[in-house]
Amino acid sequence: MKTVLITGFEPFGGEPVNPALEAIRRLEKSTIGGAQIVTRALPVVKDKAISHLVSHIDEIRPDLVLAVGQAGGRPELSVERVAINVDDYRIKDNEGNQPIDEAIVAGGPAAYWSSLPIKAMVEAAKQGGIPASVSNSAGTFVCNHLFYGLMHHLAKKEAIRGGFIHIPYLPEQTVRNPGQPSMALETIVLGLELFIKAALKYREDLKQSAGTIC
Ligand code: PCA
Repeated sequence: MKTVLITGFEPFGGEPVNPALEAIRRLEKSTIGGAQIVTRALPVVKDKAISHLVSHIDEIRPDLVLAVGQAGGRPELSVERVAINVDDYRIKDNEGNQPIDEAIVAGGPAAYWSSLPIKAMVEAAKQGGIPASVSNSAGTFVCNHLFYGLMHHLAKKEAIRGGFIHIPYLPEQTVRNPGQPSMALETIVLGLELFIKAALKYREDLKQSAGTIC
């Protein structure tokens, strides 16, 4: 049986919840697409997020790793295409770090691609009635940091595929963030299940445009 490690970040930026953590809690110990799901929470802290994830990968030895984070302001689930080698934090992380224009891995490549079938995943969510899109930027905060660290680690382990998913606020978070889009937890969880099934099913991605013009 295959194993999927799915991680979610702890709350940050003054929010009492992180939808990523709430969503992965609903998936713990389930079986999706014939694979065993294992979940882990990660700290929103530079370097620690990566080192915790790497030790979870070494312990669990998954076939697939999906890291999930909150993207407040985005209206749909987004499957990230690329991680870039820079930390440029607009706010402090949960331990007060605020690097500006620092490399995540000194001397590392400028970027790593997700090794997930990102378009097949987006298509599967949309077919299931869940709004989803490919995103070309995971930002420059701890989510991009973790995504880069994950792909840097997996670059030496070709058998394990991985990538990053951003999800919107939960409806209750818009009380503190008025006017921002949100998505019900049940919808997010269903979308993640469809993503996992598609990621297990497709080794080659679909050849269809999900590009943007500026
Ligand atoms: N979102 C932040 C970090 C943790 C999270 O859930 C981000 O997008 O960088």
